[in-house]
Amino acid sequence: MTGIEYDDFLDLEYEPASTDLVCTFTIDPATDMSMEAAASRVASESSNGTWAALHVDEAELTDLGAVACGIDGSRVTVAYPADLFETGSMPQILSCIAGNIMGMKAVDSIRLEDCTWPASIVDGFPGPQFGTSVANELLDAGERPVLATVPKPKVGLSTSAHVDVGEAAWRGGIDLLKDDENLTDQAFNPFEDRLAESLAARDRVQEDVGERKDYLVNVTAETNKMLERVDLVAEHGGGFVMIDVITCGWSAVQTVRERCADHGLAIHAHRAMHAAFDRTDHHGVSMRVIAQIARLCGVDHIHTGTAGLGKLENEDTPGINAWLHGECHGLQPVLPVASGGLHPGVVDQLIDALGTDICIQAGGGIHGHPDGTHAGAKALRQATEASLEGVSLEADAEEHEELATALEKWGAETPR
Ligand code: RUB
Ligand code: MG
Repeated sequence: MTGIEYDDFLDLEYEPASTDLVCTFTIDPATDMSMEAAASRVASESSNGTWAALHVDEAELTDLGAVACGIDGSRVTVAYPADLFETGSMPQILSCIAGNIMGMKAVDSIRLEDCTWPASIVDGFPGPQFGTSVANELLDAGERPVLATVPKPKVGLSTSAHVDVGEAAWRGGIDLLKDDENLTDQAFNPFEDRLAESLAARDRVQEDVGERKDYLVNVTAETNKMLERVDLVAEHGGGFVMIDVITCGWSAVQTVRERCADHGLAIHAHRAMHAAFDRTDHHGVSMRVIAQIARLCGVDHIHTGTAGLGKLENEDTPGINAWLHGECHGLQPVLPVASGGLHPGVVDQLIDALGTDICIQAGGGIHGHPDGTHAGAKALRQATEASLEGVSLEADAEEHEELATALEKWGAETPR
């Protein structure tokens, strides 16, 4: 018999193996606990230990203990053996690394900051089908950012009013029309009518302007309902679906990813509710980790914030985007989406901060243009093209009245 004490989970000499899942946490230990003791409890509780010492027959035990192997101030590194995890199950991984430890009294607070994913875990997931290549495989964005808009008001527009907003935006130079997160299948704007009419409008616009356009229809619902909606998108000739990945859950995202692969549809991931657990810097799960999970599960786009230029709080957008673009055991890169309070007057700063391999999405910053949606879309496209050519927005506005009007209204201010 052996006793498993939580001290057994601390080894500051341990070098993580390349097969380990390595997680970094910010920890504030409970008042009566040392950092070492709290770090051990985190490794213990999230792998094969518990609050009490256990008495287990060694012959019956597979050694799956995680190791708290680094402490640097409040930063704690924990290495998890890959055999702890079920292949291809994101819920199971999160139940370990973001489970009981988030609520246990051994820590006053704990935040999962970052993960280094080994090949053995990544290989169990599909990753994105298209990723950043949507810009030119499914659209005609060339070297510029993909441009998207979400009709406002976000709910309440009838189907035909919604489609009119989309059509005006596409004709003004936007690539993607996106449903807002609160719009799914309500009586004022039913899903299938909106889907059919929006895609018919998309086809008309494409024909007229000679650029590919598409529609990010919000399929978010109970999983079986989502699958029906994904099938409908394919039947109607759409190229993308939008899913609110946190509210519907990772197992549903994994299921939808499989069905989207059957149809060759790309996935735009919205992230409503992320701020419920990533907004504070000392507790929860970081947006960086959420973005990593989304990439493994196979979304093609994900919202990662605006580098502080929009209306919502963000953590490190450039760092998250660099991870989404970087190498991860052969997974396709993900196209990061900047959204929430953007308007033409901040596009140059946004591209300076985040580069061009992004999607820029504006709602109020297009439809709130004094001359309406079509002019607002033109202003966003003008600002984007000027920024790529290295022309200042003010200089470009001398040639383009839509951009001039947007700059008069909003300047380069960051809204709230
Ligand atoms: C944008 C909007 C989106 C945000 C969410 O509207 O409604 O839901 O994208 O933000 P507007 P994030 O452009 O009028 O602010 O991208 O941070 O997830
Ligand atoms: Mg929204």
